Amino acid sequence: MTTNNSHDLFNRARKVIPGGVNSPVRAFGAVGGEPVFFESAEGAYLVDADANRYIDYVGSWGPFILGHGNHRVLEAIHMQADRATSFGAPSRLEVEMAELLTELLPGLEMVRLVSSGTEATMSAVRLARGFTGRDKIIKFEGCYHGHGDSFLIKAGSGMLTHGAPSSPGITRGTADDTLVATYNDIESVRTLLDANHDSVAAVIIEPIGGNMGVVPSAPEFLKELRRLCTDQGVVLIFDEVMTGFRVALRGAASLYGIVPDMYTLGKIIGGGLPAAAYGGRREIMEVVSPLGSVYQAGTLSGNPLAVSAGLATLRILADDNPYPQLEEIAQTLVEGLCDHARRHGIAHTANRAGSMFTLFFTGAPVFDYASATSSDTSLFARFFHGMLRRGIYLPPSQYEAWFVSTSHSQTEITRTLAAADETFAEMGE
Ligand code: KE4
Repeated sequence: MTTNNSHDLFNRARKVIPGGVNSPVRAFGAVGGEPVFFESAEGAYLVDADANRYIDYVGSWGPFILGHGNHRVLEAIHMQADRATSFGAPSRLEVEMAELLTELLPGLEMVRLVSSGTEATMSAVRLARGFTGRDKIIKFEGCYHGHGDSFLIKAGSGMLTHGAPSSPGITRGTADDTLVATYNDIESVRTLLDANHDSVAAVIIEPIGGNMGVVPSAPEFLKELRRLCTDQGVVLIFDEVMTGFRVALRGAASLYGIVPDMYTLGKIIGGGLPAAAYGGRREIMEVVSPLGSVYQAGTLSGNPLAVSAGLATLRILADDNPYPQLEEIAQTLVEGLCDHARRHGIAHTANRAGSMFTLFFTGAPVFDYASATSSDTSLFARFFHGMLRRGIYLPPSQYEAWFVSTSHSQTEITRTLAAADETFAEMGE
């Protein structure tokens, strides 16, 4: 007997939760159809409400670099849960997490723990404004920094015009303080800095974009961005919520050999539970309340249960160094996908950074938002559903990253490539 629990749960959910989901991308809006509701997960696998099993390439959008239910992480969670789940007061775990983060990331001298990536980026921008006394920020088209008002801004009509809200509910004043540059285009940054001299507090960037699909920044671009920010007293914020501890133990910053003034972190540092952080140079962080005057707070900031999961995850990454293995398995998968797409005459481009990558359905190189959006999203939707039917769970949008974990072995890669071969054949018909 086939059950239809996901469908029934979705119908119930839609009555009491907007769109039936607690985060928009989960609703399958970009690929069509109804979202799958999940019940359990283990290693590289998810099990849905109808007992269907899938190989998981979402990994809860990044946290599960060690796969679902890593036994050492679970043990840390269980031990902490038996002791206490929250105090609303300082605890040893928060000190140990802050010490580990500042030890691992170049230039991270002080750090504040929060509960989501959005909180981290919102706080980092407020701090940069408080530290510099300036109001404006520069972000990049195609980069996502959470749903804070200052970030839900799209490029204005002309390069020099202010950003425009990309969501109702964002005030004109907020939009006026966010300038939007073009990723990998240093002249677009220079133009904005020249036109807003001495009023730009910060530049915030994903050093390796993950939210327009995976788009790495060009080394010379990032190096020049660093120089421009240094010369003009602009706080350079690396949003490593996704790339932190994903692309390398010491983040994308270590791959480029560039030290930002601030980092924002999340996902992996919570090990699947809600923990995130922002931090950077001591002189900047000392402006944060209660030491300084820039206010930021949180009931569950540094939550012991979430921090225990994050600490266990980071310690495994630091001790076991799984990055070469992750690199190899991800490279094998990407090469196999491209071989199959090529054989079936499907136009594609793949961008990969460590164990995160995106297969774009476009024949053009993808190096910024405009080239990423040249992808054929309806073709991606057909690919997504063909793979889903074959037990492979991909991010439900062309503009997201696939994530490989240490639980993905050659077995999962072989199965995924077989499913892709069949799906591409179907698409080519
Ligand atoms: P959260 O508030 O969702 O924890 O983090 C926001 C955020 C900040 N910075 C970067 C670079 C991010 O990738 C994110 C969140 N990433 C998305 C995935 N593209 C989360 C998935 C979702 O929105 O449901």
